[in-house]
Amino acid sequence: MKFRFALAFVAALALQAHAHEYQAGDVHVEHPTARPSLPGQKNGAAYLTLENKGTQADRLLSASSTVAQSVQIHSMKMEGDVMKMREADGISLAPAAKVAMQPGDGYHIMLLGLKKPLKIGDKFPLTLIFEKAGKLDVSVWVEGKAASATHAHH
Ligand SMILES: [Cu+2]
Repeated sequence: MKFRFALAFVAALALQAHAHEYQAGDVHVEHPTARPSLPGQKNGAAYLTLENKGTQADRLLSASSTVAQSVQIHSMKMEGDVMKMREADGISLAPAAKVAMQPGDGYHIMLLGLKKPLKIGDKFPLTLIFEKAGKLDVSVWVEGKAASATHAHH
């Protein structure tokens, strides 16, 4: 138990050391990342944390990137015992709302038709469009383990 706690603590520190963040209007964007792609893998996914620090609701409307043919906002949900993924009509951000995207649950930014493989250490541009905060260009860092089979259901 102690050992596991120590590991989690070290992982949290490592994550902080590598964090990068952005601000557009009242919307704060933290640490956009993507997993490296496996050989032959056509699609990828990016994850980031959105936080509305203002007093008015905002909404992530869409995202785009030169790294993929098209980019969609997806949400994942368990339906019975099957994980289903579908295109989301944006992500609403109520005042003080925080949306932390992570592999295997909730929202992610789907990169459809990768133009080149994503390798650890790569950085690629992602443009986010918010209803009120407007346009925000962020850099997505490719890190971590290769995307697992949980995201192969396309
Ligand atoms: Cu997806």
